Amino acid sequence: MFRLIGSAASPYTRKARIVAAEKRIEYVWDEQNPWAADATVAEFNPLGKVPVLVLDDGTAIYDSRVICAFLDSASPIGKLLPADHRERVEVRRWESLADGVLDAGVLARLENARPQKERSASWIERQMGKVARGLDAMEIQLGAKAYCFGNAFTLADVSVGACLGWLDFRYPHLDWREARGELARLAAKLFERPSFAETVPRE
Ligand SMILES: N[C@@H](CCC(=O)N[C@@H](CS)C(=O)NCC(=O)O)C(=O)O
Repeated sequence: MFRLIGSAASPYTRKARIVAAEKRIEYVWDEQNPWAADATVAEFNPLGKVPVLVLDDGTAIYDSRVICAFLDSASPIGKLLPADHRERVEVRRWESLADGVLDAGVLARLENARPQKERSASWIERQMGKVARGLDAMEIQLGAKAYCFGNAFTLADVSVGACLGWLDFRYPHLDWREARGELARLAAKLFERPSFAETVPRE
């Protein structure tokens, strides 16, 4: 059986957990806080980041994009990446956009956690600008569609849902739903899926 090293607060870990749930792939859940002194994740990923998926032969794979693609190809159930090359690239681009919004949100949060006198307001503003522009792009690209890509649930929706769920968790006052009605509609639908409901972010 696979072993997933991850944290319940991590949106990247959540992507892997949602994909595993959608694909009915079981794994041993090794919950670790990558920032904790006793974390062992760096033994599996030199970058010291979660998630890491340890395969049955001991091979460790990371990051979330590699893990999600691997899990999707590991089982024919509930395909999340289209077979067609162009379509697959489009879904992966959505994933990059959602992950990029997360990356910026994480950087701003880490900066905010620094002592006041070491904090850079312009750096936080730069990162939060990426968050706002990324969300605006998602809103426009989603439009009135049922899902991010095509008419079916794909890895694009996994990524966007994990991103929006994390913003609710870490930036509860951001009010990203205001003026982004299409994304709000999608999020409400995604958050009802068992794979999302069972992995709501927590400390
Ligand atoms: N691009 C990576 C990002 C992973 C990541 O940044 N994980 C965070 C937790 S949300 C982490 O482990 N941070 C610990 C560190 O940066 O040392 C992915 O998609 O898996």
